[in-house]
Amino acid sequence: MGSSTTSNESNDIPCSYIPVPDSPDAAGAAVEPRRQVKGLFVIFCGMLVLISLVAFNGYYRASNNGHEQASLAAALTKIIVEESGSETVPASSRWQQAASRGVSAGVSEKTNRLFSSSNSNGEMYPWNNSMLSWQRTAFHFQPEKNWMNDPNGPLYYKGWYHFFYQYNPNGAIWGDIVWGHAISRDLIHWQHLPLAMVADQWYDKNGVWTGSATILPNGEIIMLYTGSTNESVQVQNLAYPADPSDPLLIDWVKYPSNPVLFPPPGIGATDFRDPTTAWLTSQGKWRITIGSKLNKTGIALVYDTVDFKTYEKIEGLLHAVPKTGMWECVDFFPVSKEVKNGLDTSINGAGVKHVMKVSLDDDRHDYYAIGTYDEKNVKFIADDVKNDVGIGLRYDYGVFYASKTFFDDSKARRVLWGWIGESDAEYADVAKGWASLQGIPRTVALDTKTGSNLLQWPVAEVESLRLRSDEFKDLKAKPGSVVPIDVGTATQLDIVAEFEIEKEELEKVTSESNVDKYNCESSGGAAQRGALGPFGLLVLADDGLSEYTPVYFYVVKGSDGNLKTSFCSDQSRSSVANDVVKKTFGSFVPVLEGEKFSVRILVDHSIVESFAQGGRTTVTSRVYPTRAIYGAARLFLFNNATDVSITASLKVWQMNSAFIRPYNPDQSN
Ligand code: DQQ
Repeated sequence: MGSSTTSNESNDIPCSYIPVPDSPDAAGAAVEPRRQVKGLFVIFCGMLVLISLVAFNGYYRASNNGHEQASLAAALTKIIVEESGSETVPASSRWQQAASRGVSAGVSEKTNRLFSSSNSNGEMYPWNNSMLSWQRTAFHFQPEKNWMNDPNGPLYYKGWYHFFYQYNPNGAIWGDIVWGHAISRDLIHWQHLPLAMVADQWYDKNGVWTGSATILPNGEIIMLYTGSTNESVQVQNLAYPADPSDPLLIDWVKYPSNPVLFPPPGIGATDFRDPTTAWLTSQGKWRITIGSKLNKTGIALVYDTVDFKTYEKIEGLLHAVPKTGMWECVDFFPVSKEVKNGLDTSINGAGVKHVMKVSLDDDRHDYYAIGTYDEKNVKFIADDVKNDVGIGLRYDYGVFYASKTFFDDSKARRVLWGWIGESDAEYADVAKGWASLQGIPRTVALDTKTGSNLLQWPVAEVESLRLRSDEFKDLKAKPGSVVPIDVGTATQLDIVAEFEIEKEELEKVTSESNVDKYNCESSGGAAQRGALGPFGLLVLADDGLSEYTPVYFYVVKGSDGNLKTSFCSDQSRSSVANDVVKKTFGSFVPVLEGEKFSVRILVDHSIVESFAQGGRTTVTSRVYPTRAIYGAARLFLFNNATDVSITASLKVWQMNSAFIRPYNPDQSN
């Protein structure tokens, strides 16, 4: 063993068993004491990292053991950062894509694989522990470690909000899925409970997948969920609390005669999943819908039941939309045409519209349509066929998937949960030891002013985390300017802002030809200048603006003089790292007569959740800065329009961290 290898290195570094040459002959170079040997050692390690990466990839293909992957990738990251002693990416750290696991298991690939050659040249950024630790959020729901995906069976019971979620107890990538469980008094502070359901039966051996809760009028809780069987067939199963008098609902019983539903004739064995909350029919039966597909047409199958044990398949489909592919996590619920209150899932009638939401497995976005539920013919009819489910409106134009609502009767509101995946590389998630967040729960209601979209807004309880605030009134930003907003550290913020375009300047702007063509995703992001935009805020920026994430409006004036507004979030300069997704997200947002441009932004480390015009359009981003972190994160106002000045007024709160911790009966309130 080479004398320059310290015992510490031998223990910590996987490649230390390779002898480091300690003589000129052995090394093939002149000896220069410890420094050079260390240099050679680093080269050796570099080569071994490359070999390890290839081996890792092979291993990865062969194994689903997330825990082992975690230790290996964490070790690789450690070597690259600590031993190279450099912030540059070593040539040896070429990134290789691991094999898909979701697809073979019967769902799409759930882990992030969105890298494209345009935003990643296949190299690993040398993330260090401090950067990776910063990414963990302070007031968004996360398990203590490992992988999480869809929200499952949210409900309110005996004074507690219950949140179940798709969880991999063995690692930070999708696989080995069971149900995690947490409880809260206020949807913000959470206590982790033991796993609610694990894969211990033939009918869920390959995963306890997504499901929904129904609370019957007598208070009984019914949980329906998809099991992936020992042969990877998707079946529906029934579960219920072992002790309904336990407000924490710790123990769950699986119905002994599960499964209660198999894929019907004509439906693929892996195309039948995610039962909804049930609603009552006028005949007093319970009705559910389950997502599927027929060739490329996304469909919603319907079943009636009286006892949740036996089911009658209803002829026809609740809804179908060609070319939308597999429908996952269908959600179906009423919204009031008159009041902002949420409605129980079984409500129907004249004062009600219905919302159908589907999660498109093909593009991993959540789409909704507003329409009418024709109970007699068991049909959902979208108000606007051009905006039908899967081809029109989305809940969120950023990262947001597999969402689910529940009716919170304690506050007469409908609450939406959505899974926010990662946009960094899988190896970084493995090094962090966790992946995914849940968005801040949002209230959902019909936008009675437009009648054609929903309004989503963070639940009021998040405001209990607001600490000190700074207010800025009538800040002017000239064309092409960036204005610092001094709020101190800007990593945990709740920002409310309004913008106005200078009236006289606006009147002088002639109509533009691209009124319907501006597209957040493809029109050049915040760097692309137009007469009336973009303008907005730069969040998670450093002082030198080497990293920043613009959240902005882009306004275009049509030949009729009307303005058309897009609301976008541009990740292209969010990080100097090359191995994170840096797309621009967004869509059109209705700005009605007399309204200012308004936005609310929740910044919580690696998540930026933005709500425009009271929640008509929302955009959630995951960002992974390397410099604009901790005390270096700042906030700026910007106006990149060429022809108009804007006036902005903002209120910015520093946000406290939520208590999200293991359950402790002594501290439970
Ligand atoms: N996630 C579950 C499935 C669902 C998918 C598996 C959506 O039940 O279709 O983890 O992300």
